[in-house]
Amino acid sequence: MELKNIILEKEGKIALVTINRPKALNALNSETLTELDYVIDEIEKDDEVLAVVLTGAGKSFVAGADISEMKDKNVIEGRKFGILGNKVFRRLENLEKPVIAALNGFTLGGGNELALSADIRLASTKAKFGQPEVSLGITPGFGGTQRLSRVIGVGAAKELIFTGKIINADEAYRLGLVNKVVEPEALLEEAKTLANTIANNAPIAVKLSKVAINKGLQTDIDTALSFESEVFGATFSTEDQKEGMNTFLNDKKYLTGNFKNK
Ligand code: DAK
Repeated sequence: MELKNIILEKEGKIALVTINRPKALNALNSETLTELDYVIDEIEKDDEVLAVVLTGAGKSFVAGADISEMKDKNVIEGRKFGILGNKVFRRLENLEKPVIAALNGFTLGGGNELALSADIRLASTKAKFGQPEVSLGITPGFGGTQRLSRVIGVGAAKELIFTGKIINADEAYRLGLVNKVVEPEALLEEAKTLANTIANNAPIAVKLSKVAINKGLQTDIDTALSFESEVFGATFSTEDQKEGMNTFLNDKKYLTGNFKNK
C-alpha cells in the first residue's frame, strides 16, 4: 500500500510511525485510519520490530478526527467511520509489542483517544490535550469515554469530557495522562531510548506482560491473577528464560540486549 499520510520507518528494533498530514494538523480521516491499519499489519508481521514509537509531524500529534470529512456524514457513514477507528485503535492497544506515544503537540479528541490506545505516553512541553467533542455536538467516539476514565479516573475524565477544556502538558502529567514531560527537542530521542530499553528486554516476557495487564483489566482479580500465573508459567518454556537466569547466576549480569526472542 502506498502511504500518503503516515511514515513508517525502522530503526533497529524499533518502528517509528509518524502521522504525517501536517496541513490538517494530522487530523484522522478514513484514509489515514486505513493506512494506520496497514502499518499495524506490517509491524505485527515484522519479527525484528520489538517496540513502536508513534508521533506526529509538525506542531500537532493528532488534532482529532477529521471534522471536514465527518461533518456531512449520515448515520450509516458515521457508524462506518466509528467502526473503522475503533477497530484500528483496538488493534494498536492489543498489538503484542509495546507502543510509546511521543506527543509533540495538539493531542485532541480522536488524537487523545489514539494516545490512550498506546501503552506509554510521553509529552513535549508544547503538547495540549483535550476531548472537545461535546463542543462540536458529538460524544468521544474512538474509546474516549472508556479509556480516559481507566487511565486518569472517572472524576477527572468526566471533567475533561463534559467541559471539553484543553489542558497543557504539566496538567496532563498531574492527572496521570502522560508518564513524563520533556522539552520538545528531546521528545523523540527520549521515546526512542525508552523503546530501546524495552526492546532489549526479553521480548516474549514483555509481550506476555502486556497481554496480562490488558486482559487483567477486563476481568475480576481472581481470573486476572490466574491468567498471570498461566503466562508466568509459559515463560519457563522459552530459551530466553533459561539463558536469562543462567547469565545472571553465572555472570552476575542481565542478558539485556542479547535475548533471542525464543
Ligand atoms: N479536522 C479537520 N481539520 C482540522 C482539524 C480537525 N480535527 N483540526 C485542525 N484542522 C485544520 C484546520 O481546519 C486548518 O485547516 P485550513 O483552514 O488551513 O485548511 C488547519 O488544520 C490548521 O488549523 P488551525 O488554523 O485551526 O490551527 P491553529 O493553530 O490556529 O489551531 C487547533 C489549532 C488544534 C486549536 C484548532 O485547529 C482546533 O481547535 N482544531 C479542532 C480540534 C478539535 O475539535 N478536535 C476534535 C475533533 S472531534 C467518532 C469517532 C471519533 C470521533 C468522533 C466520532 N465516531 C464513532 C463516528 C472523534 C471526534 C473528534 O476528534
